[in-house]
Amino acid sequence: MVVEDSPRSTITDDQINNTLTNPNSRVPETDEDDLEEGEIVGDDDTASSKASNAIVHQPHPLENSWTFWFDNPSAKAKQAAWGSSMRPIYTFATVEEFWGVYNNIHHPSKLAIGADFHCFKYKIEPKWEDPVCANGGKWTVIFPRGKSDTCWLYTLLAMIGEQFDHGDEICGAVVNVRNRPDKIAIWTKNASNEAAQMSIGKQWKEFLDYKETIGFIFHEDAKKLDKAAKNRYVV
Ligand code: MGP
Repeated sequence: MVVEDSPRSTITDDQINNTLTNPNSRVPETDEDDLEEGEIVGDDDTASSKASNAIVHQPHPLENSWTFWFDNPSAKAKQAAWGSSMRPIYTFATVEEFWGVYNNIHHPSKLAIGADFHCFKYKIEPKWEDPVCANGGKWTVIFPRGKSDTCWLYTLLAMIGEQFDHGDEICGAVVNVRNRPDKIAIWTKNASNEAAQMSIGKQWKEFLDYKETIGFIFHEDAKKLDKAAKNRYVV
């Protein structure tokens, strides 16, 4: 479903048809023909009452549209090339669509070990190969297995609510569910822009109330090295 009067609703019908339908994103209907049989139209049919009803139902557009992606561990195990089993599962453009999907999916603690769950800006693929990510990098926080749910939600809310001073630098976030600690990473666009990366890292820790030191890795380092790439920035 596309919210017709929202300039930010760039999601396609195909994407939405694949996924959940969120009843909250309905455009308000005021036509009396749509009333249920026996439904009473109140006397208070003034312009101001109609306006206040419209406000109640009006979806709240987000600054950006975002897509959830999922890579399931059993498909991953059989894949020929990294990322070939990763799928976009839902694109949302309003606050209501976000909660509609978030409240109907498993959170990280309920996902199978090996799963990767991403939330990236619409049209940015969560891969080093995506042209917007290619020169980027990532900040990573770690959690004991099963303890990342709250921080995953806070990360999503901070991103989609545009809480970061350098929000334009952000591509998206991913949670990796692993046997060892779970990881949440925020991917950014221009790894060499140190000031922007430092600002994002500091603000993210504040939003999560995360006390440990975190590191920023350049994707170009991760691509080149077999072993773990070194942190270029820490905060
Ligand atoms: P990782 O993202 O460091 O995952 O990538 P993790 O959780 O540390 O390890 P995992 O084995 O438990 O998943 C691990 C490996 O996946 C990398 O060394 C790459 O071989 C491959 N890989 C990861 N990413 C994010 C990409 C990518 O964007 N593109 C490609 N081509 N390979 C990737």
